[in-house]
Amino acid sequence: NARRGQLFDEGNYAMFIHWGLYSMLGNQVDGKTYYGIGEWIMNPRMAGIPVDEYKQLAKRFNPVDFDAKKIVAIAKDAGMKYIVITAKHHDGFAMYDSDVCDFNIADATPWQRDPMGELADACRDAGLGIGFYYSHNQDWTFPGGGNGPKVDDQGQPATFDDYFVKKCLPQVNEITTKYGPIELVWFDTPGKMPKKYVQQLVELVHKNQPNALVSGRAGHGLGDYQTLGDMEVPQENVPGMWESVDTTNDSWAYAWYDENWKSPKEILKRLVACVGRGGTYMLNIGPKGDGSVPGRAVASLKAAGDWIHRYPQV
Ligand code: FUL
Repeated sequence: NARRGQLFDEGNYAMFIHWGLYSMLGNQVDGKTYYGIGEWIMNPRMAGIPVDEYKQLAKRFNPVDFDAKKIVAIAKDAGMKYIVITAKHHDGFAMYDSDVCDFNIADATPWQRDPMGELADACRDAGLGIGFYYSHNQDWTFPGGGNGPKVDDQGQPATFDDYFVKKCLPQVNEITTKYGPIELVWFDTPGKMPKKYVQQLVELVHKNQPNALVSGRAGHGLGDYQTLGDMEVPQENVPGMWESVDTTNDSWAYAWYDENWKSPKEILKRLVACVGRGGTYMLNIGPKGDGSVPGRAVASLKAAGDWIHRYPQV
């Protein structure tokens, strides 16, 4: 499919967004701060929050300051061409209205809205592309998911196949059919996921969204391009079609203490290092639990964007 690669040719600067239930904690649980990437907070490597307890957080998740149009304006001012946002991260919480599993933002929170839908509409209105991150292998709250519970609610053993059939595949079907044309599905951390599962997912995405790209981290080399390591900005040329993913500070998701913001100059250096070598640069922001975007990230993106917008023809 020829159109599929166009996104990277014409739109090689993108906004990545990590936003979910974990953003509400901002790396702090019961007054204790855990240092690391915020979206991993429930993992035993960090706070080790039990599944039932984590699920309860949804009742308090009320991101009243989320404004899709504002986020799209930030991306546009930054000179970015599309947005990829976490529709579901490793915690298994769907950030959209899912009929497949009620552990989702529309059904389990007082807010009851669908920010993926709102963002997809706002992107389209502004001429930006939209893509969804979906953690296909790891699901820490659904029985049978990668690194998740090994038994179901009745105490019966659950396998990866159970998770795949009951949640993963139908949810990937949802995110590729509910929101009109999308540019990309960003799978991540395939781990030891068997090839047959990855194959089914990639086929489904390409069937539902013939023009959409599948990220390099789908697994088994079945993605449409190469995704480099986290925050890896290459110092040498990289062959083929590729992307670098980076973040404005140190964590992907919002972390209250993380003020290690990249300056506009640093952002531009990293962007040019990628784009100049034929790659795509996707730079992340981590909105807070209330949905607002940290001001320092916005300021740096805007200043870098002012430089980019001086050369609109390039
Ligand atoms: C990683 C994930 O485990 C992180 O949480 C983050 O999403 C990053 C972009 O990819 O490998």
